[in-house]
Amino acid sequence: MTWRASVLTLFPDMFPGPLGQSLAGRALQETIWSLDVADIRNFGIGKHRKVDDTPFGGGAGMVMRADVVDAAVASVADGRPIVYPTPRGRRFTQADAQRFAAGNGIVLVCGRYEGLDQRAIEARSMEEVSIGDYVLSGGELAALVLLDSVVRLLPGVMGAAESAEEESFSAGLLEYPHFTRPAEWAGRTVPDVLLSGNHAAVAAWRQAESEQITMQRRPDLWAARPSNL
Ligand code: 6GU
Repeated sequence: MTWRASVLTLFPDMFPGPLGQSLAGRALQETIWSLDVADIRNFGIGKHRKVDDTPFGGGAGMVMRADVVDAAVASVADGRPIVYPTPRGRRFTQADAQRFAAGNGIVLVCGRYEGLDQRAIEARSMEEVSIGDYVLSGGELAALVLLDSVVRLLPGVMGAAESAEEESFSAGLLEYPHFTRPAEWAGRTVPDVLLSGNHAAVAAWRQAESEQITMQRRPDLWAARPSNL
C-alpha cells in the first residue's frame, strides 16, 4: 500500500523540491509513497480567490481564512492525521516520524502570513508541530523536512545499514564519529581501534564516543535517554 502525503499550500511549486531527489525521489518513483499537492488558492473566495484577511482585534499581518483552508482540507481528508507545521506546535520528534510512517499517510497544511484562523485548526483537530525554535516564512520548508524524516523510514526506502544506524538515534544517543580511507590525511590519523579488526573493541569504542558526545553536546538527550531512566 502506497503511503500518501497530501500537501495544501499557496506555493505548490515548492514540491516535491528536494524530495524528488536521492532516497525519497527514488521511493517516490517506485510508488513506495505518493505526493499530491493542492493549491489553496483554488479554494479562495470570489473573483480574486481571496485566501486571507486582516486579524480580528487588529494587528499586523494577515490570517488565512478558516472556510478556505477547510475546503482545501475537505478535498483530500480521508482519516489520515492532519498536520499543521507551525512554530507554535509541540516539537516534532523521531517518535512522530515513526508514528506517521506506521500509518497510511498524512495531510500537511502549510500556512503563510500570520498562520491559520484558530477555528480551522480546531475543527479538523490538526496536529500542530514545530521543527525547531526558529521562525520560517511558511510551513512549506517544515513540511519538506517532516516528510523527509518519515519517508526514509518507509519499508524499502533505506538499506539495512542505514536502518541499523537509525536505531541508534532512536535510542537517544548522538552518532559516533566516522572515518574512511586514507588512514592518514593531512597529518591526521584514524583511531587505532578502527583499524584493529577487533569488532567488539570497535563497538565498545563507538558506544563510548556516542555517550561522550551526547553528554557534551546534548545534556537534555543524555538526561532523558531510556537506559538512564
Ligand atoms: Cl513547523 N513552521 C514554520 N512556519 N516555522 C517554523 C516551524 C514550522 N518550525 C520552526 N519554525
